[in-house]
Amino acid sequence: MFVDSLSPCEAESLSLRSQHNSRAELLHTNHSNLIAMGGLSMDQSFVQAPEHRSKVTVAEATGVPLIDLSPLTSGDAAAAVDALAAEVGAASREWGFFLVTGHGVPAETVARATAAQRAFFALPAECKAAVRRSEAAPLGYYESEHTKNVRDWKEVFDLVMHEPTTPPAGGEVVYENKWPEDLPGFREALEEYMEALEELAFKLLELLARSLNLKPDRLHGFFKHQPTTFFRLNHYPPCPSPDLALGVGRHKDPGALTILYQDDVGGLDVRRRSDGEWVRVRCVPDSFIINVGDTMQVWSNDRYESAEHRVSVNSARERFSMPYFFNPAADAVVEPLGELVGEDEPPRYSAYSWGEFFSTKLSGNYKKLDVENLQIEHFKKKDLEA
Ligand SMILES: O=C(O)CCC(=O)C(=O)O
Repeated sequence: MFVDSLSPCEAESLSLRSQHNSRAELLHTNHSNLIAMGGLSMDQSFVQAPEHRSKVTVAEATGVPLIDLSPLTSGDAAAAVDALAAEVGAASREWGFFLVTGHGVPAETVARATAAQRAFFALPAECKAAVRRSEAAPLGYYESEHTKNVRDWKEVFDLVMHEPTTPPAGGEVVYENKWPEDLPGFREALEEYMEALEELAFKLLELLARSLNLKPDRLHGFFKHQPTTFFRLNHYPPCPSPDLALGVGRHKDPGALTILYQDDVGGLDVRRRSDGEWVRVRCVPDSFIINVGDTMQVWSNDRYESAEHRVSVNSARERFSMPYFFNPAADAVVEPLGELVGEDEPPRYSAYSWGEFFSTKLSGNYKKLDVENLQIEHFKKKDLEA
């Protein structure tokens, strides 16, 4: 399938590049290059279909709003918080994405986490393999994730803040963090970061609830008991074929919201709602990028839309990012909120179990599946589809 999607020139260029890679492996002349590439070596499994590849230049997403959250911490009047909620609501409607500054996460906490991230991915391959995740134990290191059935040019490390006592959808899966040996301070740095991000996530949840004219804590109950929130470290090594591969293929996030920290390299592209073009989210120092996920889209009965996004890679610089996926509890039932539906506004989705939905989505990350991955569109009420 992927060979068919390459033009003869692209196939030849890819074949030359992979011959070059394997010769380099054999001769050990390019050893440091391979380490810099996280052990990844370009082959057909990474090749995107032509219509999904990144262009050489992607325009900047100038319209994605930058929102200063400091009124939340500076004890400003309720009116200032309402104004903030309105900004968050407009961004969630128009883009599904926004950037925040004045978020209250200490710069030192972020610096410790990013240093831990770089130290981890710089470890020899065998140390990373010692904490490799599997379908039965899905937390830890992984370098072979697939998005929409194509392999991503990246390596990741996944962990959770609250280790669940039972897996999201029952069964034998073990959700336990794996901590690398001989990496002093790694665990502490990431635990400190996750704690700060949880606090920020609840502040954002409250702003989103206010923006929908709901009680500020209306959504909090969905995160009680066994939250399935997880945190990921991403490393995108320089890629010899950025014209063919993506760091993460196009996708939407299934949870409530995602809080992403990225370095200054850039590569996160969002599909602009107004014209369907891919545009690049800018790098703003000390900011986080927020996007609303599918769950928020369903709760809001399509007032907010979870935007498709992807990661472009480049051949010159490695890139690091850290997404925090704020997800409901395993036992949460997701459906349009009662306050947001009525006779004139019928619910657009049937209710579904978050735990089952999430587990099914996770299994698609491990291998190429023969079937389409589960999407919220599968729960969209047929008579309301356009
Ligand atoms: O690295 C990024 O900029 C985004 C990562 C992402 O979308 C993901 O890990 O799902």
